[in-house]
Amino acid sequence: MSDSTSRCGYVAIVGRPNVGKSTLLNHILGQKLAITSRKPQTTRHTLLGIKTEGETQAIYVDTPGLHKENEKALNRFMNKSATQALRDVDVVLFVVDRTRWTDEDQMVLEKVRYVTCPVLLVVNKVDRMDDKQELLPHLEWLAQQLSSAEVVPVSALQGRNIEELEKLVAERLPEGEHFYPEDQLTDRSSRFLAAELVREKVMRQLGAEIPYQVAVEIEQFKQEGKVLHIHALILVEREGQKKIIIGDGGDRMKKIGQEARLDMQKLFGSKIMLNLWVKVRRGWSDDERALTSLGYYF
Ligand code: GDP
Ligand code: K
Ligand code: MG
Repeated sequence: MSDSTSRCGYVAIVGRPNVGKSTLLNHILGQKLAITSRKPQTTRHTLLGIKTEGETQAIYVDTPGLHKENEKALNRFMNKSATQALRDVDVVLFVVDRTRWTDEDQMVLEKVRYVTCPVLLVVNKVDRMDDKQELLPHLEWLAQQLSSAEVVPVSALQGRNIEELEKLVAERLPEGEHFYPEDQLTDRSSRFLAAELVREKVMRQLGAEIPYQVAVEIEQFKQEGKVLHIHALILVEREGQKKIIIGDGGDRMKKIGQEARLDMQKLFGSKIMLNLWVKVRRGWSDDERALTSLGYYF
């Protein structure tokens, strides 16, 4: 450690869906905490990932991607949580994908432009660079828009330049006592993380439409001796979706269960007994009360 001053602060990770925000957080933590997939809107909730190293505690805030809003309450909820995360933080990581700039990136830029804390422009997916000259066409222009922003090219997937990024973050954190004990990894409960892991497998298993209409509720979470017993309910909007999730002769459900169980085993360091059910609950994603009961706190 070069610095013996205690530092602590919040670091918002923002960007449009699919630029790799959650992958970046997992890499920084060295733990799969946040769920990721190729599909936009995988991340629905803000999630804290706490990294304490020596005198420095960085509290990362993973956010749902800011995206074009549709009518649904769930979408309004996601944009609101992403916007709120920009308030009262000490550093902002504005994550972009070096291969693509879209209207939704522009939307994020319009918000990030006005933050008063330091911004790091994280250009992700540099492993996909075919021609080094072509590092995101908008990059130079973008850096000018954010006058104080430093540009940091990384690969969240391969872990390239992440230590450098963490160093730049640490230098920008305010001096102060740590807010969390040094072994605490997140603000979320194990139940929440378990539900998210099941939802990730559903997101990854299914085609384009259905994943956005799926929620997961943990009905039981109980340690008995060396075994953690988890009962999870997968909620869908329609009968047809239930059939698809279950799959031929229960094939898909079995796969979802096996993959979720392996991730849970790693995360909780315990043997897992996982039981899954699918149930139709119509309209949950556009019903603020249903959303609240599922842990989406407006
Ligand atoms: P988020 O929506 O911004 O949280 O994005 P995710 O972390 O869920 O990642 C979206 C997709 O991009 C996933 O399929 C990731 O595996 C992929 N991805 C993330 N980071 C990188 C990277 O550095 N390189 C490449 N090639 N893919 C990445
Ligand atoms: K995603
Ligand atoms: Mg995410």
